[in-house]
Amino acid sequence: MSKQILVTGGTGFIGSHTVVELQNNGYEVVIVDNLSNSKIEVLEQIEAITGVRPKFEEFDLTDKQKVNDFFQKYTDLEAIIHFAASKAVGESVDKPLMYYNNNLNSLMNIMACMIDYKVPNLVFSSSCTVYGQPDKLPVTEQTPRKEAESPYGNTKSICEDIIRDTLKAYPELKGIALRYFNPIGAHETAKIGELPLGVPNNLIPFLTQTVAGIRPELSVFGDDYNTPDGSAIRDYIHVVDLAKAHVVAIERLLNDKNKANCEYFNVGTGNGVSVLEIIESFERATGEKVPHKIVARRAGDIEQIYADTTYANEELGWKAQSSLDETLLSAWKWQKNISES
Ligand code: GDU
Repeated sequence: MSKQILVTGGTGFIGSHTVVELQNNGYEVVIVDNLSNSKIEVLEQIEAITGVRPKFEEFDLTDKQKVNDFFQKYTDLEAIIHFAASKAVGESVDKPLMYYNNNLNSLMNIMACMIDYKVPNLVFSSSCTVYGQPDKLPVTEQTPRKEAESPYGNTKSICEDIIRDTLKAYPELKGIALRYFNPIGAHETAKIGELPLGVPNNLIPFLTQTVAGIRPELSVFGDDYNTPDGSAIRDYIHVVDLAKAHVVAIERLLNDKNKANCEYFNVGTGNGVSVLEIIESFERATGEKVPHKIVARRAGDIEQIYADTTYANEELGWKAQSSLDETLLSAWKWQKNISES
């Protein structure tokens, strides 16, 4: 019998790509999502790609009763991948209580049910935001965490602490926190991808919307950083590579290959890429011009971060495969697809 996995936030950007990879690897998926930042049509797209429509329950994970009812109904769960969370950095500064309520309570409700209903395995969506601006690059999993720059970032650190403390108190449970760097790109079929609501905050959706003519110009936030070309550096990872890391993490938990009951992995490519290099790579990969101008730095941005992925490569046997050009081409194919429909 195939193993059943709960994927919260499974209709979102990273969630939907992970559901595809899980189903392609023979897992049975149940998605819980409140559709606050995604569309139900994603289920049809997942079915079009994999031939299987995942089970779906629409509710808000901050509702403790509904979470309990869910665990009472689904008794064959073997693991949970918890993506569901609010994730806009700027919005979190304006609405901190909403962020703490959504991101902390949903995790605590799920973990209480892991204990009560004996579902032992958790993979958690963490972020490189927990490292802040590190003193030394690249960052390893041992790089000290820093005080968060935003309430959003703080929820990721606090969630990691909630998981660490709960797993310590309940050693029959196991968890892996995957610290994502910057996920970009889309599925090769261009059937699923990132669907930003309103004006995108993130670089790639803003860039692709600019090239599609939806925005007049991309603003490059700062060219006076202490980097080779002056623009800020990040570690951009293809969302499908990131999705595959979740399948590997699930297999590690289910097959008892974990070394401790709470583990952390950096999930990036290991390459630091500047904003201007992104533009260059996009233009090379797609043959399109990116209209852009240099403007002032964006408040709250760090100068540079990229991963040391040695631990993930060696321990998980996982490595990001896609080149940056391929990844940006997939983002452009997705943008063209949604612009046309
Ligand atoms: N950038 C621009 N122009 C834009 C948008 C972004 O130049 O229009 C630059 C940013 O200044 C930054 C880089 O592009 O240097 C990437 O910016 P993103 O907004 O795409 O990503 P961030 O690295 O700022 O954000 C990521 C995640 C967030 C959160 C954050 C933590 O997307 O969810 O985890 O890291 O710092």
